[in-house]
Amino acid sequence: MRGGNVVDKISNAMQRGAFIVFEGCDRSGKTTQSRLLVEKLQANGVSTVHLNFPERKSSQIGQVINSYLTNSQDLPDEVIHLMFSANRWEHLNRMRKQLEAGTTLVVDRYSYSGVAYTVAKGLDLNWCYAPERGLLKPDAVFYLKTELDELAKRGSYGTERYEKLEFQRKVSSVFDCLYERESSYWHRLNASDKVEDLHQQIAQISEKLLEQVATQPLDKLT
Ligand code: NYM
Ligand code: MG
Repeated sequence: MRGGNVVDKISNAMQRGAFIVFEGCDRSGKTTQSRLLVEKLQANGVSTVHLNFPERKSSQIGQVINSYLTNSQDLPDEVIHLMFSANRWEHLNRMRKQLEAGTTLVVDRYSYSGVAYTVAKGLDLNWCYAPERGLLKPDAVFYLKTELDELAKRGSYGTERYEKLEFQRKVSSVFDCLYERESSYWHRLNASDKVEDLHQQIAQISEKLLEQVATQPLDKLT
């Protein structure tokens, strides 16, 4: 029917992509799982882009973050915290445009890593969260929850700042608090599950999500 076609055309034009985030401690499997999800969605014909924060290469802010993480530069905790946040702000417009154009974003770390790693140093949670307000809110967060003893079995950490078991323990407990607070759109998954099993769980949730959010407006962190 003619009228139906017009309505279909309008609603197709408004379909946006989903904003999906992976969070968790270092070595919890975020990079593996986010890449598997991207491959799966792309194989299904869904326009999908993989991003990760910090985005170290494409800006001066990213380069400073990289030199901080690799221990070639020291900065006060507050300063590096705000730089991690600024690194998200400098990618905001591009992310919004991609989502609005119908591209799904699968993002390895976001604002919650920003909060978790700085709160783990002893800074105030509300102070840490404040610069994130106004950034885009993810439609879903996959929180890969690790038992820290299990993580230790995966072999020794790398040499970057923060890659120490005692510090990761603190980070993990902040992620747990964030999960309690944000549980309406967070999915806590057991990072010790087999890679393929985890991937199936994540793919199933994501495929439903794509349909659900396609016609919903983008939201902001408040
Ligand atoms: N990290 C990451 C932060 O401290 N704050 C942030 O806002 C973000 C996005 O950077 N140990 C930390 C967590 C990691 C480190 O990330 C580098 P990756 O995903 O290991 O490259
Ligand atoms: Mg890491």
